[in-house]
Amino acid sequence: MRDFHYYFRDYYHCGEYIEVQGDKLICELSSKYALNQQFEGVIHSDRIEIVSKHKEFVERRFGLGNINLDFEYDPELAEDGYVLKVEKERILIAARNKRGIQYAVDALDVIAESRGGSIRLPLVAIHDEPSFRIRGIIEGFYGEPWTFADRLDSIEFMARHRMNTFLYAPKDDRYHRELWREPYPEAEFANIRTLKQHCDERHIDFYYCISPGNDMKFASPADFECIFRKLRAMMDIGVKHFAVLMDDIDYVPKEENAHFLERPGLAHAYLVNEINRFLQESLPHYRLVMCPSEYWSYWDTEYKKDIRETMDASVLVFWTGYFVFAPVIDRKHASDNRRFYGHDLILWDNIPVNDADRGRIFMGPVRNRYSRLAQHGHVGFVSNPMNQWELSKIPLITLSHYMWNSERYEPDVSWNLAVNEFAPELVDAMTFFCANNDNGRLWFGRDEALERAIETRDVAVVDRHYQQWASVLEQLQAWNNEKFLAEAGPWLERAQHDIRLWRAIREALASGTEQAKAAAAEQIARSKEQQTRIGSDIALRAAERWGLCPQPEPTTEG
Ligand code: LOG
Repeated sequence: MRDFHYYFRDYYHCGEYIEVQGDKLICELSSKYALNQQFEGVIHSDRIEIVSKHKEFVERRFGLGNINLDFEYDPELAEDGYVLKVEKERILIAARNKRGIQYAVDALDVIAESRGGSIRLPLVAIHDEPSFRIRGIIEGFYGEPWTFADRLDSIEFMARHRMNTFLYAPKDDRYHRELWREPYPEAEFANIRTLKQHCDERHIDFYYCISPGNDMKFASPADFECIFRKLRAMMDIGVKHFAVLMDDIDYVPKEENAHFLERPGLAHAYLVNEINRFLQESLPHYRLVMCPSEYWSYWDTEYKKDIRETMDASVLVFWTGYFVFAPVIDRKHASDNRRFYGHDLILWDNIPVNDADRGRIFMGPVRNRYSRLAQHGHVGFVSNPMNQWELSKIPLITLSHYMWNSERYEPDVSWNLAVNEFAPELVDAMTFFCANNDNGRLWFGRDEALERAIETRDVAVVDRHYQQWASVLEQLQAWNNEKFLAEAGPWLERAQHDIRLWRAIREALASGTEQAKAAAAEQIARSKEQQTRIGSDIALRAAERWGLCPQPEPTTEG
């Protein structure tokens, strides 16, 4: 990562460097504040040592270090912001919370350069602050939830990418939605406890989300008691943040609900206010978020008016942008909806989630989000990722850049940085793989050269495309990231299949024999059965366009 001006909000460097002798920076710590103890929690944990290539920390009184590191408290910085200065005699970090210190310490790794026997550091001042106060992931998709190992890895990933929030809301965790009344069985609960502990260690805010909307009785004290019991169990393991999700339900009140609170907005505000009151009584500090049923529209409605007028002001509201998968989120959408809901918002971005596109993976960057949502009532921005955790990392790195500095975000720059970070030894192959699995919900563009080739029957161009695929497949399959290979497996197979299809097409075109045509027809038939999809189905579309697809039998009338 050498693109410092892009990665850090403000990066001042006049071209000078210092050279510190040794293989690592051995930072001698000092701090004028009792806060030092907090710093130690951050920098002395084993985990940090694992991710820090270039440095370790020692207390100054032992005189073992090769550079001084001073900490200061700076209340003027935004939460999680920091200042990192490298001076001739020392490094200075100023922050106002642990995460800020953590990010500053990580930034040292980014700017330090190992030069065989010494470490070179630019004499810099970095002033870095986030666009959004709440940045992270909502595991909020349908279908197979992540494994617990995935979740633990995602916590690590978030900490390293300046994200601070994990919202636990897998639609297919039955105790989150379908069985919301039931307490978790011990084994599942123990997993959640472990997850929460990992979040604490890495300074990630953990939110437990609950979705009672399918069959909740709003007038039932017993139903409220079920919710409170569930939240109490979470509080007992230290959970402080919660969300009530009312998405994807039939939200028109029926029967006794209709008698009690005739309108859905009133009912949802009532539910959330009761939960808010319960949290207020139980916790000195907490956050509560709600996802309304109308999370995807941006016009005003009676539902929004009821929420605006009756739901407690401190509760944050989710929305997904205009439509579930918003191709564009602009200023007007954002500021209008802030007004309609009358509450601070968190953007729940359905990027790169693929639960509605099971045959696809979305490896492209986030695009077309307004650069200043935070100035228009958005205090947070979270991503709903794919069922495939490992594959989600590339799009999530681009999202992490947007969340940190939306004002400067450039999709293609971030995409390139993400690929370089994810697969440094395979940048070209991975770039090709991602470009052929771009997010069709955000990017409708097609490869113009290939489209022209299909139109003009340019066999050579399509040939080159599949030769490239063959080489990319060979490289990816030899990569030692097993998790990637397992998750990407169906798409790698699909690509392999397309290569075979293309060979058969080419053969049929070249020889024109009935046998070759029949072989191509068989491959075409197999392609049509595939569940997985890649790009714009170049080989299949070429076959169709070039008249190789068998025509359906004419039906006989009468
Ligand atoms: C669900 C979400 C799902 C996503 C994409 C929200 C608020 N809710 O349409 O769980 O992963 O779409 O299919 C959704 O987005 N509803």
